Amino acid sequence: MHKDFEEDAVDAAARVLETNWTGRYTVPATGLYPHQWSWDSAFVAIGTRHRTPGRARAELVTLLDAQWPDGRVPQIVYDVGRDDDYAPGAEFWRSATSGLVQPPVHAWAAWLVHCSDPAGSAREGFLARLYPRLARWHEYLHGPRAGAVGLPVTKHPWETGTDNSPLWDAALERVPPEARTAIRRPDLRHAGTGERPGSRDYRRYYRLAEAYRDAGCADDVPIGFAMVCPLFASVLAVSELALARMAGALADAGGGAPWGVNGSAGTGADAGAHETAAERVITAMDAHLWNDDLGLYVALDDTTGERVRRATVNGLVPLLLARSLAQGRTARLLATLAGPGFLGGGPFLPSTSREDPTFDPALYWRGPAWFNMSWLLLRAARALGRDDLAARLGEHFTVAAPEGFPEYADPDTGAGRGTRRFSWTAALTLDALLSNESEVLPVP
Ligand code: 9WN
Repeated sequence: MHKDFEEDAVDAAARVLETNWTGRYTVPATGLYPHQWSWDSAFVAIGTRHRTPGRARAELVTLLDAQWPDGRVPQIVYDVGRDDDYAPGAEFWRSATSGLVQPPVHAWAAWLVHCSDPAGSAREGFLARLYPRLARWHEYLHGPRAGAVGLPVTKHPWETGTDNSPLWDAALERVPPEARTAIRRPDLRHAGTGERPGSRDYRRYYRLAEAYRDAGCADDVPIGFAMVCPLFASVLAVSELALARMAGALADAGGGAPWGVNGSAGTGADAGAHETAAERVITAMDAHLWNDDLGLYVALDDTTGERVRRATVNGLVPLLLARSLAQGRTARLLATLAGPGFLGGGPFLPSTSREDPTFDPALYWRGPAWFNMSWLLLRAARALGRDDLAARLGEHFTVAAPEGFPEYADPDTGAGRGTRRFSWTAALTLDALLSNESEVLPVP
């Protein structure tokens, strides 16, 4: 990439993040998404750590301050009073936070933030502050959220982060498209109807959210949707390994800590517990989510026990764990990634395979290229020493600044779609351009 272009893109990305910073956290986009979102904040921190590491730490601390007593980290922390600008809001949940969750990228993000400024992190006691909260977050996922095969279930498409992926179609089809709440769509003021989920999907989204809320967000009450996702499981495994690093760093720094996982002392033993948890996730994923015909991992419907035969980018994310996957899987995943459904079929990485009958290059998670997905696989490619693949995935970030840091892009032309000045696009562009880490979990 040309040096001047890189510098301009870095400055432009930093400006977007400055604009979207509220003083305590970064909104995903000032118009469409005016609150704090869970996995968005993790991606934002991964980018802002390069320029303003103190702000990256504050981003994660603010989010973890909203953690529920049961350990869950909420999907949205509302800027209460702005309910007119995004729905459903605080009034719907009868709470300042949503009762749902999002993929657990946070411990990984916290470790990357720590590694980029270990002195600042130590000064603020960042790891000591976050580690017990992140450990409780994971305990929630391994405990109340564990499904039949031991992997965490998502109870709503919004929890998957890939809301209208075809992976959820069959399960969503069983949910009656009728909600009691009057549905408002402020989102359509900021993105085209052809880019957002339709009203039938929204009625089902509300129906599920109402059922979960009315059950007191209890996880032992079936609400009609319980899906296991390979993206969610993979980032949980990476984040467990990040917790292992944190436990080790804390033990080295202070000779142990007064907290622990499942009550154990916070010494090297904690690191081992997190590594074991990661191994359990990977083994279960290998045993239950692999689809040999498609050459990637798929979702599992926890209610029916059926695997969803759909090729999506979610199923390639386990490449982050390449070295631990079952024999032969990494080579198959790399072949699928290079094949006609994904990078072999066009310049940018689509969210749904070009060969899947539901593929739509404009519609949200059903085809467009999302920058966080390119970033996840870019990190995987770098860790595998596949510089050619990393360069190819990195090309996605060259369209980010010229297109105004869009939420996602057309996978064939790179034209921006969805909202603009989107925080994680800006943040991950910063990381793609400024990070020289070649490991998924670097050492400070
Ligand atoms: C619902 C904020 C979020 C992202 C999700 C993305 C989209 C929300 C929506 O925006 O979801 O959470 O209203 O569509 O799908 O991944 O976290 O950027």
